[in-house]
Amino acid sequence: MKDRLKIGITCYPTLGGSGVVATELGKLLAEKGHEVHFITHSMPFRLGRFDKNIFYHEVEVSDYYVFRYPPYDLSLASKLAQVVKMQGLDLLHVHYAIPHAVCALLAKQMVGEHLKVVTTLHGTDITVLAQDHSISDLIRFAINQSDSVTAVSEDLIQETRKTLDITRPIELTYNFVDKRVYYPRDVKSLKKEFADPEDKILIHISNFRPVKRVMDVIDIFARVHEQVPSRLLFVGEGPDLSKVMSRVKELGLTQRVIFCGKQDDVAQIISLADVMLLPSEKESFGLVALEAMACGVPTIGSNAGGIPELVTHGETGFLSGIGQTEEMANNVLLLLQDEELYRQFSQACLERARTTFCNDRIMRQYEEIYYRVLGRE
Ligand code: GMT
Repeated sequence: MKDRLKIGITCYPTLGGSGVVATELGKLLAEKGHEVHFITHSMPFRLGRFDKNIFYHEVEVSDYYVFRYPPYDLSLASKLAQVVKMQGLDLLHVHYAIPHAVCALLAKQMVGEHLKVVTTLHGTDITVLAQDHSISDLIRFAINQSDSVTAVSEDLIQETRKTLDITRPIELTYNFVDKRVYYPRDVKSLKKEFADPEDKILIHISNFRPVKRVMDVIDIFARVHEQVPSRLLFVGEGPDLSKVMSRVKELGLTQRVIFCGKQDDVAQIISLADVMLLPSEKESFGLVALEAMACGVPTIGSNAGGIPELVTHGETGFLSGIGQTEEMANNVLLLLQDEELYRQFSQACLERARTTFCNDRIMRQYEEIYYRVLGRE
């Protein structure tokens, strides 16, 4: 290893793939010998066991009575500056431009130019927030002023350039999963608790936001179940959950659909499934499709955003236009009704997850970026 680095990481710690990726990256860097400081409003949910190289600093928001809204961003910026000074951090790696990169840049102004800021874009700050003109200048500022900017798909890079008129370099760093955690698990006995032996299992994991098009998941499942006995596992919670539950009832599928709520051991649940459904309207990457791929489970879904960079159509899954649920259902049936084709897809999934999205490779890519911005190549 070159120099041991002292790295601060800020992310949304309690939800979504961006928090998972940021936390897993921190854990890998710590394992490699770097000192990693998480600076977030609560403990990252996948942080897990004690490690001598991992530190957690909680951001506390001041609720001083004259504030109409508690100023989380200012509390974060001042905590970042404080931790950088006290711990002698070399750089901050922040996930999302808003508010994290803006806060990191403010901290940099407070502590000095030697502090470097690496910003990773995950999607919604570009695909949703940047559409709002009242905030787009701030996002552009955060991107242009960061010492290095990365994005999780080529599609997101293009979208960022187009939406915000950005010309600076943005590096492609795909998301990854830890191959020691995500692999096909032996779940035969667990499967008996969920389904009959002849049942095929379809799974959908998300935060049930409208962009995930969860009603499409039900539509696909209903069509598949007409032809092949199957079950649908829903993992996660969010705004569209009650709508989905009503629809399941309306279609008389209550006995066939299992709502698992939020779950931690995702690799175990995915291993129960035959296919992952991801019919999203927007998806800069689609981490759940990679989690499924690493467990040998093909994804059927939409070709939105960065999904086609992850799921190779016709090899590790099938992709259709957004909302084309009939085609998606036919593609699920194609895989479920042809054992040899399914075996080929599943094998291709394992191969692709272990090579293109290998954790060691992506971690090294981030490490190179860190050394480069610090001038220690
Ligand atoms: O998809 C979400 O609503 C959550 C969001 C997040 O903050 O985790 O996901 C974004 O980042 C993930 C990790 O890079 C990507 O896998 C998701 O595709 C991306 N979501 C969207 O672009 C909608």
